[in-house]
Amino acid sequence: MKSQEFNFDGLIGPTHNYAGLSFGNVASAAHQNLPSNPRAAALQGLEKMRTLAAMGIPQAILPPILKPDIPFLKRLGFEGSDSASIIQAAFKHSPQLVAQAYSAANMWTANAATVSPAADCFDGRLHLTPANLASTLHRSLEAWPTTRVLRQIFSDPEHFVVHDPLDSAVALTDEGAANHTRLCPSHDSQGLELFVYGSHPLDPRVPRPQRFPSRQTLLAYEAIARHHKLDLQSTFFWQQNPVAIDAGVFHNDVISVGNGNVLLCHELAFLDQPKCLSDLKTRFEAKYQTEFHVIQFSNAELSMEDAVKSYLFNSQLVTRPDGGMTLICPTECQENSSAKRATDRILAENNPITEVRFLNLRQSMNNGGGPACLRLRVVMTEQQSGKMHQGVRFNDQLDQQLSQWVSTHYRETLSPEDLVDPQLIDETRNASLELEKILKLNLQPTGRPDGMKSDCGGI
Ligand code: SUG
Repeated sequence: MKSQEFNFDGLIGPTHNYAGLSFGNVASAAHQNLPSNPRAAALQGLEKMRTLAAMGIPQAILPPILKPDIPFLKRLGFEGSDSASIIQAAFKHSPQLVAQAYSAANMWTANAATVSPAADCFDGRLHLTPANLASTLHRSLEAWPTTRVLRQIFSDPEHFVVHDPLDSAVALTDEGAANHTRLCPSHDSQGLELFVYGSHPLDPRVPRPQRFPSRQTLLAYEAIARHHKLDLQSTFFWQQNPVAIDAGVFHNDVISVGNGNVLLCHELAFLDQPKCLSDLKTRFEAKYQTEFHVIQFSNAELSMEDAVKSYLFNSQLVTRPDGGMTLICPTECQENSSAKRATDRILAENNPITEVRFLNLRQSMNNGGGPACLRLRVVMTEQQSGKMHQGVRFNDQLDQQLSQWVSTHYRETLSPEDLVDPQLIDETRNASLELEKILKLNLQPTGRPDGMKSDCGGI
């Protein structure tokens, strides 16, 4: 059965702001407390979806989580007669805490879940494990609301399994697909799944970054591979180079991107990189009898600093319907001379990438989120894509509805002090209520995960 890869892009939420919440993410720190432009941000995101859809690439969306997260502030002991007074009480204590509750970070759906298509899983179902995002407070609040939305979209237990997120513990921190790549000659075949971790807290011999935290553990990915019923012969666990994490590579998708039979990476992306790459190439070519292309850039060609500034490796690498590949880069790659030279080299060399496009995603980039951060790749058979919730499929009609919705409900600018404005609470709630109707999804929070349906079978 013909399988296709869908990109589920995060619809950027009305509270998009710059609060400097992610230690180790240099763009987030650099823009802390600057005013943001939520409306422009959401329209830039929609423009990306429109561009990919026009290329004939299946596109869908994941909605923003309703903010502010009042139950979170209540769990921290803030009291009040209504949401506005709870926000006031928390803001008085710490504006940073209010920013945590207002974060729109679930826009970066590469962190929503790890996804294994049915062709890779022994039970022939598509498996998704929502990320616990336990490394950062604001992002950890996404895990259960995301689980709830994914369970509405992928609700048919015959085809889909949406697992519970892993336990929220230091040894199990998980950031979803941002550190996971699937390589295969065609989406119908069983793929090679590559999991990249930053640390192994239970084993002190494993090297760690010194300056910034690692956000993904080996233990977490091993557990996910078991839950997804993967063939361990086709699964790789590589360690991120701690040097990269310390240079601001907080997710592996900031330093490498793979698609089909191509892996694009910096020479300092992985520990023991030459051996890892040669094993992967050998395994790929033996399994599929197809050439595997590693496109690697040296530190002399593109310094780690320029890689992080330009987000070249956070480009989206997609296969077009004609079989060729396009690299969708942020415009920062056009502006950075080393990154621009790197894209010229990619086009000049003999490999499947025959087109490079540049998109303006500046609002998201300012918080460390490029093209690849904004999408979750979900490979589905034709039958499965017919079984998923259809309200989130991106088409001209949804595009028009969402563009109109953004223009109606989003502020042009948002500054740190605006987060204490009681009107913002009503504005975001009204936006969410209308979005529910557009997408035909339930987006209201349940607070604690306790009341949730447990796994749809599977484990
Ligand atoms: O988790 N930024 C996000 C960016 C996520 C990018 N995703 C991938 N690389 N896949 C993060 O660090 C910043 C929020 C703030 O500072 O307001 C933030 O959460």
